[in-house]
Amino acid sequence: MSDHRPSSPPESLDRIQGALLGVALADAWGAPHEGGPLEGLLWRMIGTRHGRWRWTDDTQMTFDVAASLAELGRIDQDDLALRFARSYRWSRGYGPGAARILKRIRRGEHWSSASRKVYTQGSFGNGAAMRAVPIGLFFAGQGTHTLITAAHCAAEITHAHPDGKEGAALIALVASLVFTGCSPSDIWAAIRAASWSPVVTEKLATAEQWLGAQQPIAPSIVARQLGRSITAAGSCPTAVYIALRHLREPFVDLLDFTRRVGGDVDTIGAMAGGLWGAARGLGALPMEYLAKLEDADRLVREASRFASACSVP
Ligand code: AR6
Ligand code: MG
Repeated sequence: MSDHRPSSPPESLDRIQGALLGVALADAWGAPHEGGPLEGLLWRMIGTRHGRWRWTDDTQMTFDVAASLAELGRIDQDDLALRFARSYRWSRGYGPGAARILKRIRRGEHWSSASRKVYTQGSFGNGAAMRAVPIGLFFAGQGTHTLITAAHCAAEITHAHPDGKEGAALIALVASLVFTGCSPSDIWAAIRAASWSPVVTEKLATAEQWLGAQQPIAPSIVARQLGRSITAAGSCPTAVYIALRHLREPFVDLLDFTRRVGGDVDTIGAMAGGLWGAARGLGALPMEYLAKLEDADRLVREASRFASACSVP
């Protein structure tokens, strides 16, 4: 499928690299700020690799999704499940449910049964949303229905719960909209046109109202009203708000705001950072931070490979 499509022109390449590196940078930057004292202590011990900021499961899974799409040109659930399972390392800070599912898949169990054994209804964590940015880039311009179906399929492997899938669809949709340069009013019109759960609908309406009125809402209010947890419903609207609020601001302001919101800082940051990067591109990311990111050169190369499989919307 991807064989017959033109590869990305330079500007799209920059945005695709920006999106994927935006995920990685915000993830690695945010990891030491996440969790309680125990997590903080652990991250002080293992939080750097060869002197560089270590990224976590958010980045690993995002690049797994991108590699699978680049190779196969579509969402292939079996391929994704095997990639996720092969890449799994406890030291990347995977969610407890996701870790158990991936270890089961690695032992040979099919993803469809493994994911339901851990939580009967599937996980409602934000672990499928945090890897959904490449889905938005790949399916941009192919219509909301196709994009949301793809996001749901990719989520289902580890996050079969409707909330887990919904978070992935929201992040993928917004990624496609900012990547294609939609105006804020077009972004909100497209978000409103899709169907979301009552809780997420209400949070998105709050975010739209705050942004429309250009109200400088304090991080503590964002945390209280939109959420800052590891659940999809309690973090994805927050990430969308943070990204859209900072689209014209420097990336470091987005990072600082995310830290002040608190909670699941690396994953909310990864989602917001990926959306920001899809709009602004690799060239707008802070070079001095990229220089400190683990494996940055390899990640840029992998993002280029992914970009050459994406169509130009
Ligand atoms: N029933 C009860 N609790 C649940 C359910 C459910 N159906 N689903 C989720 N939880 P998990 P993730 C709770 O483990 O979404 C990492 O740092 C349960 O407490 O699927 O992949 C990532 O980077 C479960 O442990 O993880 C993210 O920041 C938790 O939600 C974050 O963790 C998370 O679900 C979540 O990653
Ligand atoms: Mg995380």
